[in-house]
Amino acid sequence: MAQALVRFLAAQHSERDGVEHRFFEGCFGIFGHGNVTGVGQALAEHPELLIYYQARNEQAMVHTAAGFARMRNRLATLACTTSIGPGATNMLTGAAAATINRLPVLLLPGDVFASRRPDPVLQQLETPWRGDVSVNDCFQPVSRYWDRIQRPEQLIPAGLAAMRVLTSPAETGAVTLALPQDVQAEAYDYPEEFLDHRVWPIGRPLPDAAALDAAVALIRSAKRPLIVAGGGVIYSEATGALQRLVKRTGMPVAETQAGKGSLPFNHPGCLGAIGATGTLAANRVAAEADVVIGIGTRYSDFTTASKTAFQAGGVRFVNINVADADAHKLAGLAVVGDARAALDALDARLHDWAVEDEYRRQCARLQAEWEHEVSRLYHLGHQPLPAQSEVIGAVNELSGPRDVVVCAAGSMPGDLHKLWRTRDPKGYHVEYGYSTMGYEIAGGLGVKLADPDREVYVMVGDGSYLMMAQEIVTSIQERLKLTIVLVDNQGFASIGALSRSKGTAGFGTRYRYRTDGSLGDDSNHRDDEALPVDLGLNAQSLGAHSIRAHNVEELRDALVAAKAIESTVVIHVLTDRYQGVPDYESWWEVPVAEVSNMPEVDRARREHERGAKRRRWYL
Ligand SMILES: Cc1ncc(C[n+]2csc(CCOP(=O)(O)OP(=O)(O)O)c2C)c(N)n1
Ligand SMILES: [Mg+2]
Repeated sequence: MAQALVRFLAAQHSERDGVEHRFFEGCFGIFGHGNVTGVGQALAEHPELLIYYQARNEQAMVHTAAGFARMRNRLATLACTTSIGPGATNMLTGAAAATINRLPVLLLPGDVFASRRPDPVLQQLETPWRGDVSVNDCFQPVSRYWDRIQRPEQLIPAGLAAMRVLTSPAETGAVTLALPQDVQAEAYDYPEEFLDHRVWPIGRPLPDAAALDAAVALIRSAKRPLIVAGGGVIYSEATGALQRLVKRTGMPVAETQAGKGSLPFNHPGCLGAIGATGTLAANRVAAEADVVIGIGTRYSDFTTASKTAFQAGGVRFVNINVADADAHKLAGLAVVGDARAALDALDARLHDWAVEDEYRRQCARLQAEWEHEVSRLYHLGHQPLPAQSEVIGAVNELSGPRDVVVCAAGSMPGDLHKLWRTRDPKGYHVEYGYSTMGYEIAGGLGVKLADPDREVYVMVGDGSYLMMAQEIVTSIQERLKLTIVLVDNQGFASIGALSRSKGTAGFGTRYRYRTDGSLGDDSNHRDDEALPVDLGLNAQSLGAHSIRAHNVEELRDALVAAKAIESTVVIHVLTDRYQGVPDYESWWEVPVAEVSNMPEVDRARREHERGAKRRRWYL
C-alpha cells in the first residue's frame, strides 16, 4: 500500500490559470517503527518519485510544509511521514497551525496494527474501552480531512478525498491519513488509473450576480469605504486586481497579518496594518468607515481589535471570500467567490465611481504621517541596547525588494505588522493565525525551499529560538541558506509587557535564577541574575555561521556580511526588552480577574471594562 501511496502522490498536480504544478514536491519524514518499513521502503525503492527530506522534529517539518505551501500560494505542498506514537503526535501543533492558516499539508502518521495481533506495541496508547482509537484520533479536530487506512484498497477513496480537500481554497488545511503499520506493507492490485497523472483544477469561482449587485449598491452609497485585505488576496494572486481598483476608485486599503503585501507599502491608499497591531492611519480610517470591504479575511480578533475597530454607527460589511463561513462574518453581505474574480467584477461595475477627493486626501495625509512615524522608529538611536524597531529598520533597509521576512510569535509579529515596509506580495510571511513559537526557522526553511532565489530573513525571539532552533541543522544539510536574526531580550518580552499592563508585573516572563522559591516578577531586574546562556554559540554549534551584533551599526555590518555567506547565518543581537512599539488607538481583549488582592490588577480590570464598552456586535 505504501508503494502505491508514494506513486499516487507523485502523480498529483494542481492547475490554475492554465498552469500545471506538481502538487507534492517532496516528503519530509522522520522514521521509526510505523513508517520505516512501509512509507520509508517505498521512498527508498523509488527515490525519483518523491524527494525525501530529513528533519529533526516532526512539528517542525509540518511548519516547513506549511511555509512552502504558503509561499507557493497553496498550489503545491510537501507530505510528512512519521512513526507511530510520539513521532505522530509531535505533528499536532503543526497541523493546527496549517489548518488555522488555511494551508494544505498532508500528514501521514504511522498507526498501530490494524490486525491488533501484537497489541499493545511499543508506543501504543491503549484505550481499554475502545479498540478503534489511537493517538492519531487527536488529529481529527485539527484536520480538514481525516481517515485511517485499515485496508489497502481504502487508499483509493481516501487518496482522492484528501486531494479534493487539499486543493480546495475554501476547505484546505491539514489532511491526515493515518497509516497502520501492517497495512502499509500489504499488497493490493491497484488499478493503473489510480496511479496515473491526475490534475486538480483550482478554479476561480465567480460570485453570485445578485450578491455582486448588492455589494456594488452598498459601496456606491459609501462615503468612507475601507478595504481590509486578508491572506486570500495574496493566495488568489489578486494583488494586481486590487491595485487597479484602488488606483481608480481611491478606496483605501488596510492589511491583516496574512494580507500584508497586498499592496506595496508606498502605494497610494495603502494604510498598512489594521487592528490591534495596526497603524494609526488604518485604525483612524477604520474607526469612521461606513462600509468595510473584507477580502479574503477571517476577521480574527487582531484584525477587528476585538470588535472595536469599526465604530461608525450602522457600519456595514461586504465580505468577499471563497469560504462561505468567512463571507458571512460580522453579519456581512456575503460575496462568495475567488478574490481576483470578485475584484475584477467589482472594478467593472464601479467603473464610473470613486471616493470623494477630500477622503482621498485625508487618507494620503494619514499615510504620509505614518511613514514619518515608521522612519522615527527605525532610527530611534536607543541606548545602550537598541530597540526592536531599529532591528526591523536595519533588516528592512538592507534586504532586497524580493526578499522575504519570516516570523510567528512574540513581540516581533506586531511590530513587523506595523513597521515592515513590504515591497513584494510574497515578501512578508508572518504566521499569525496560530502564532506558533517555533514556526520561524522551520517555516523559513519551507519558504526558502519554495523559492530559493530569494534571501529569507527569519526574525526570531530568544523564546521561539529556544523552543525550536534545531532545523538550523536541516538548513545546513539541505544547503538552504537562511539569514536568521535572533533578537535576544532575555525572555518573553511580549507576554511580559502584557502581564505588566494587566497588573501582574511580568510574572514568569524573564530568564533568571530562581530566588526565594519563585521566578518572580520583572520589576527588580539585576544583570547578575542573567543566566549563563549564549544562544549565538548554540547556533554555531548547530552549524550556522554566527555573528554577534552589539549595536545597530554592527547589525548593519553583519547583514551586509551575511549576504556574501552561502550557508545559514545567525545574527545574534541583544535588544532592550522594555522599549516596545506603542499601540495606535487600538484595543485587544484579554480578560482580567474580576476580583483579586492585587491593586494593580484591580486597576487593570477597570481599564479593561472601559475598553470593553467599545465592543460592537456588528449585527
Ligand atoms: C508554542 C507557544 N507557546 C506559547 C505561546 C505564548 N507566547 C506568545 S509570545 C511568547 C513569548 C515569546 O518570546 P520571544 O520569542 O523571546 O519573543 P519576545 O516576546 O521576547 O519578543 C509566548 C510564551 C505561543 N505563542 N506559542
Ligand atoms: Mg524574547
